[in-house]
Amino acid sequence: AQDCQVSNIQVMQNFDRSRYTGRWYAVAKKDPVGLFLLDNVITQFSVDESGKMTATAHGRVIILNNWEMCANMFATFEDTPDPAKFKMRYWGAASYLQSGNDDHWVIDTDYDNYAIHYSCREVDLDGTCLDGYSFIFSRHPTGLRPEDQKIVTNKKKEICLLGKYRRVGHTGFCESS
Ligand code: AZE
Repeated sequence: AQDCQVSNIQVMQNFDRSRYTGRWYAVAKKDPVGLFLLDNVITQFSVDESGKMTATAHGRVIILNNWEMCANMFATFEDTPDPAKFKMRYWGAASYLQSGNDDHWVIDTDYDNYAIHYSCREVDLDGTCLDGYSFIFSRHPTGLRPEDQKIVTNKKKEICLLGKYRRVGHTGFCESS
């Protein structure tokens, strides 16, 4: 039962940020409008002494006049009343990279294998998402385990993004940074 209303999207119950820490490999993504991370996306979540969640991420981007590079990104997360919904303030190591303030929702995760992230940047007048992005993350650089693929497919359906994802390749392009 999905009506594609952003306000009705179910997120992870009792999200535990400490179990979410560590490295995640993006295996698939749904792009927003405009510039975005292309591939080789790896992110690292941490929880600091005060319990606040932070993250770093890198990925290949092409900016300006076809300049290919690795975007090294940083993020801090503001808590909301829902433990799985955050406001993410993010910026790049270099000023010409992107910065902004996006919603950051954890839709589902088993902490040890897969995670489904969702961010709607712009809600349409009818309550559906007009512009947003989503990442499927895996703890394994090789991708999702077959048993997790079914869960992920079902969740993609629930968030009305089934068929909207592209595979995220890992070639080691950003490995040195
Ligand atoms: C995310 C994981 C948590 C940390 C961050 C993430 C998002 C990063 C971007 C970066 C865009 C960069 C561009 C540069 C030219 C969700 C992957 C920071 C959206 C487009």
